[in-house]
Amino acid sequence: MKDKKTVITYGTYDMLHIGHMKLLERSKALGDYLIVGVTDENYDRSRGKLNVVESTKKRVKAIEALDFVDKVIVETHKNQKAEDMVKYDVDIFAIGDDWVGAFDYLNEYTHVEYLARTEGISSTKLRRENFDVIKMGIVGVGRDTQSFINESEFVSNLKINRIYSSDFLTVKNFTKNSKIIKYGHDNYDDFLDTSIRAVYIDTSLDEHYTLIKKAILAGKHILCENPLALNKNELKELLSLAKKEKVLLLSALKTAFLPAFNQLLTELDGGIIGEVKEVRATRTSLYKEKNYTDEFIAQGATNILSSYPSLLVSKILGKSNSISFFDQKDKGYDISNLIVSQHKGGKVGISLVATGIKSEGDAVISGTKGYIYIPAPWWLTQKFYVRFEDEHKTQVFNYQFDGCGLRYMIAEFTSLIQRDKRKSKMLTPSDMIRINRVLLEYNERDKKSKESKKNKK
Ligand code: C2G
Repeated sequence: MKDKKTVITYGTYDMLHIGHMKLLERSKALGDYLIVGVTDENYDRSRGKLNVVESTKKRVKAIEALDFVDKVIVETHKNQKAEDMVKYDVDIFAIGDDWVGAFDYLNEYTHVEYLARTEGISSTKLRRENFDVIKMGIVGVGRDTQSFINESEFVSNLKINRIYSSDFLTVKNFTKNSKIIKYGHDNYDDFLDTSIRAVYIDTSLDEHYTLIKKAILAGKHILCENPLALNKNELKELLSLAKKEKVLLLSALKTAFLPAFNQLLTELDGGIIGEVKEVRATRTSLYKEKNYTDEFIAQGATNILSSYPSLLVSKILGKSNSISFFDQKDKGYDISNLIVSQHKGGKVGISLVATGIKSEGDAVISGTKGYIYIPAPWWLTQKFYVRFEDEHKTQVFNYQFDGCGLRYMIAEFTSLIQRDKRKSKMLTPSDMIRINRVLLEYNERDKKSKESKKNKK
């Protein structure tokens, strides 16, 4: 017979409030020893909780400070509850009655107890009361504008209410058909001169620099499709201007914000495959078959697509010491480019981007003890495999997400503004410089080689 009864309960405990406290106290009263599982950021985001304000560290600290809590653990994945029941020899699993039925399957391991929830208080309510609604405007009407608007509906405290495009008719048609956006502008200065606090820019790449610069000077926070600029000096200028004007400037690289992608980086940091020596990633898209304009395709495969593989390579291998390009051209622009970068200790990054070749869009990260395989499309990371010499040791990490993956990025952007932060840990200014460096360097070399050919003639 055990001399103490172990109770376990789980939660996010964002902005710890009286409802959480009461449930924790009631849980403790069911036994002698209380274990509390605090959900980790990636796990919360993967189960649809996008708007959590406090970091895992902060939430863990708040629970640790409660004297009746005996042990605090972090919950990182869905199957962990069952594993914990066995690991800690748990007698009772307690949870609020908003979850009635959802955890009945745990009766196989322990006794499940649903406890009454406290009415009239919730983290959602506190967040609504504590933070203003951020108004946002969209710059440019493109193919993905509607999905951006749809996905933003999942982010609390954000309201998209305006759109700008230099083309009057496009704006008129868009606002006429949109249920959400009622205000349209074809004058950028007028658009910026409204109560919007943030903009999302998705125009042709050569317009980014001017649009971003004006938005910074108008004091707006900016989320912009990558690349932010098409040469190094312009990029540096924009980043330092954003810093000076205290606005947030973030590249809209949605992969960087996906729960699975962040989990992958955490696992690599923990040494799951030993020391990483090589990263390979492919991203190709036959835009012609998707009826994109010739003008769009003429921006070149490197400019359109390289940011994604560069993100993976630079997040894992860091700064590159040298970059080589093996491009193939058609009508003067690159339809494919094999980009090989060398990093500290001779580590190698290999990216293939193409708009004129179709290939498998997967990624492989190779280490001294094993490798990680991310199936196509790796940039919409939902699942990855960790494989070793001994194939029985294979592990699968699964983080299915709803929608097209944009909501995680929009939630991070909104949350940074709300918390008065000007940098995202998921995509820092140094990350953005490294990622952009690849395509900016390619553009520079391409320009030089075109000029020298011209001179020879
Ligand atoms: N709770 C409560 N009364 C409230 C709000 C929350 O009793 N007014 C309870 C919830 O029922 C839950 C705990 O406090 O048992 C933590 O709530 P959340 O932080 O919202 O976490 P939740 O998403 O419910 O975590 O693995 C995570 C758990 O499965 C659920």
